[in-house]
Amino acid sequence: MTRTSTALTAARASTALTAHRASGSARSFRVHGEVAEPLTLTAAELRARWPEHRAEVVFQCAQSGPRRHTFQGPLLREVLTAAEPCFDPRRRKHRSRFLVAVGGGDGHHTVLSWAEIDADFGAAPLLLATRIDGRDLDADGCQLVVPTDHCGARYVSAVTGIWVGACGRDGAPPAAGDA
Ligand SMILES: Nc1nc2c(c(=O)[nH]1)N[C@H]1C(S)=C(S)[C@@H](COP(=O)(O)O)O[C@H]1N2
Ligand SMILES: [Mo]
Repeated sequence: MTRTSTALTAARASTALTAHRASGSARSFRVHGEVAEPLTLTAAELRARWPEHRAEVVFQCAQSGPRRHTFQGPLLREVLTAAEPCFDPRRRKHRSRFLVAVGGGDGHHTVLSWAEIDADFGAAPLLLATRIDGRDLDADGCQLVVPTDHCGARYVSAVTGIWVGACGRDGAPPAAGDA
C-alpha cells in the first residue's frame, strides 16, 4: 500500500469513528480466523461474561513520552479461549504455533503470539479493557492492554477485530484472505 493510500484509509477510518461516536451506539469487535466459535462482542458483553481485572500501567510513547493509565477488563486469554481456537488445547506445541492479530478502528494493527498469553508459556496478563481511567469504552470500543510492554504501540484502542490462527511449516505466514 502506498503512503497516500494508507493516509486516505486512516482518514476514512477516522471519519467512521467520529460518526460512530455521534450515533452513541456500542462498538463491537469480532474474534475470527481459525476458531470453532467466532464471536462478536461489545464492552458490556465482556463485563457480563468474564471476571474483571485491573492494570495500572506506564508505557512510553515516541511522540508524547511516558503515559500512565488504569485499565479494567477481562484477560485476553479467557476471551479468546471462548472462541475455541483450532488447536489441540492439551498440546503445548500446537498452541505455540498460533498468532493473534489485533486491529483498531483507525487501521492500526499489531500481532502477538498465543504463547505470550498462554499460562504455560509467557503467561502475560494482557487485558481487553472495557474502561480506561474509570471511563467506559462502550462507544469508542475496547482497548488491548499489554502490561509487559515498555512501549505503547500495542495498546491498540477502538478494537474492531481479533484474528487468531496458526503459522505454517517453516514459519510460513498464515493463509491470506481469511475472513
Ligand atoms: N487504534 C490505535 N491505537 C493506538 C495507536 C493508534 O495509532 N491507533 N497508537 C498507539 C501508541 S503508539 C500509543 S503510545 C498509545 C497512546 O495511548 P494514549 O495517548 O492514550 O496514552 O496508543 C496506542 N494505541
Ligand atoms: Mo506511541
